[in-house]
Amino acid sequence: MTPKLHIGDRNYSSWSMRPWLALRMGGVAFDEVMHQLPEMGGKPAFGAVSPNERVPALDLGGGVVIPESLAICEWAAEQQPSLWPADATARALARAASAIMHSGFASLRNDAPMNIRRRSDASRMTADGLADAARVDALWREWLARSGGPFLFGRWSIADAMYAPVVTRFVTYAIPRSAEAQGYIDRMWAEPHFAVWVKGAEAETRKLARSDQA
Ligand SMILES: N[C@@H](CCC(=O)N[C@@H](CS)C(=O)NCC(=O)O)C(=O)O
Repeated sequence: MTPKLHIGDRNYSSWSMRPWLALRMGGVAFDEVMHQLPEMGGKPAFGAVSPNERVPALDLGGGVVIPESLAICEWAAEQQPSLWPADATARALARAASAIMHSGFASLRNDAPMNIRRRSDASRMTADGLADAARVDALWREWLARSGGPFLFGRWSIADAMYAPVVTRFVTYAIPRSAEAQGYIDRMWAEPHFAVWVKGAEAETRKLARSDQA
């Protein structure tokens, strides 16, 4: 069967955006199933599609469902190894960058939820959230300088998929950034698969009060 990727609303589901981009960039065929993310306190029925009751989840058929964005990206790289850099050192650094994103920057994620359609400012962000954003900016500069760009580790990789939702947060909340970060944001925004996701988010009409009104 064609793998089935369960995702949340494109405008809001940052974790869904990551493996969706990796699968698309890797040219891996998949069908997608959209689910509405819950309002605050709501309990979605994601247990029916994923063992960890979250999206994204990749259904491979035969009772095999892979949850967790980074694990799905790794599965995509098993199909298309060029989703990680060819050089072993760059590959290790790209994996570390992805793990940092997967487990870190909680204040940034909390203060600035992904909301691709929205244009706001950084006034809702705490000092910790802004410090997280400054740290992301510094890491992007370090990785771009080392690889020479145009993406974090040279050609586009899963590390870029992992940071894609942060790219949108810089834009949504007009977060201060360096010229190098701006260049990276512009290149990501121009990438065709990224643009397809953004277009989809812009076409959605459902609003999540916890993200749109705060
Ligand atoms: N660690 C998970 C996080 C997944 C996650 O939190 N997904 C959100 C949507 S972006 C979700 O399913 N939320 C539903 C809920 O919290 O009940 C991953 O990397 O995939």
